[in-house]
Amino acid sequence: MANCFNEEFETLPRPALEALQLTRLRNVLERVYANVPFYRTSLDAAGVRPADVTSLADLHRLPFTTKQDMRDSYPYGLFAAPLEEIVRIHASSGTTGKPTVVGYTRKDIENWSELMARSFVAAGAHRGDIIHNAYGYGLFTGGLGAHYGAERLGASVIPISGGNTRRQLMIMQDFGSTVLTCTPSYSLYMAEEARSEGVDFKKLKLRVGIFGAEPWSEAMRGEIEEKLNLDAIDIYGLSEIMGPGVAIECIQAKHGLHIWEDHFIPEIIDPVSGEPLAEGETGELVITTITKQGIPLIRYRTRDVTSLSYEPCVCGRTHARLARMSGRSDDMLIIRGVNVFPSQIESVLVGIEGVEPHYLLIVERKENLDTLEVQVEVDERLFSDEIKVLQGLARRIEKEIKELLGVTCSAKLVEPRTIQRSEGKATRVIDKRKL
Ligand code: DLL
Repeated sequence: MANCFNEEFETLPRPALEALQLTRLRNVLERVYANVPFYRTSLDAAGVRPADVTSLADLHRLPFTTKQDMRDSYPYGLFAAPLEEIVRIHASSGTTGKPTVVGYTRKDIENWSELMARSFVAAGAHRGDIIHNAYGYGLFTGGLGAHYGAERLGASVIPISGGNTRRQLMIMQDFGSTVLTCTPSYSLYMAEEARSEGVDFKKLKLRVGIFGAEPWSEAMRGEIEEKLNLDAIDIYGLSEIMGPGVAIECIQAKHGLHIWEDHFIPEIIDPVSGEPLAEGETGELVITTITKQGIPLIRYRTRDVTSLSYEPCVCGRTHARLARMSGRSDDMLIIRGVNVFPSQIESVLVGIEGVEPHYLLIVERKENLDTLEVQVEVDERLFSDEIKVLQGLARRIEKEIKELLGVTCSAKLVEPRTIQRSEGKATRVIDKRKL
């Protein structure tokens, strides 16, 4: 039987889970219809009243909510609770314009803490663990989200936040951190600093790393597990829906991320037509929140690309699993008509000996043709090697990317540590076509 934080809810048989979802869905629809003018208008326009929803299949009749809708109602227009009941406000940065703002009632914070505590347990953490929380604290949901979950679990949390990597390493060593939470790219940066500081991860007590907030690949998992000497677990979430802990892999299977279905209803749609896709088909993830009070969202289009599986899992949890995110539908690069996710290129790079997982993709348009340059660091030993060896490596990268993705690129090998590191989400793409 699964080692769960809330066994009753995490292992609910599907008929009971679906009955609960329907009740909660109807409640949340009543709530938004009564309190949020945007939803009253959009539901009226779709010709659906909350009482018309009598089965989960009726979900498809409801209109989508988009990031643009959130922007249009900046900052508080989609809140379904009065500000007097909102105890926390977070926001996601957004590359352009205003941030997306979310508000939590006390009950929302309680639920989020429980779902993060469930996530920690699914990842193999427990009371007595020392959780080194290097997600950023602030408007970003990563730091405080993981923090409250760790406390709810009853573990000891170190609220170190991101940055000052040398101090992070010292504290990990001295405090005996057993669980690391940060972005996957930052974990690799830590490994790099550790090498130059003479810190050996094999001598640290770290057992599990819980990594998310940006896309990463299965190949990257292998690299992190080897360099940091721990089990690397994928965690997913987004501030609009809650923050970290919407879905997580279980350590037993490390195969797909359980989405907490007693709080969220997931769907996969075709990003172009908006039509629902079947189990196993890849498309855009759409989530309806069914317990949130502060800012419930109906059929929110996440733009994240994945698929859903209802296959039973060895861990005993009954909640559906999302495949590892392959990227965002709006980050997908279209290069000479070919769809390319940065994570696909990453998986090629990580598979090649001598190449470091630090890379940058530069897309340009020259004489009406798209060009892709893949800048990637090579390891120190190789960099001092003969030019012929380096050229051979560059040609190999170009060939493997061509074979896997069908796009022509030019590979540029750069010196170790020249690509900018990030303590939070890494920048992987510079698309000069949009400038
Ligand atoms: O990144 C919440 C979070 C914090 C998740 C810590 C996991 C750990 P936002 O800043 O709103 O929230 O960004 C959400 O990040 O729509 C995805 O595109 C991406 N993302 C998050 N987790 C993953 C993941 C937080 N495991 C956006 N794999 C989401 C791939 C991820 N992409």
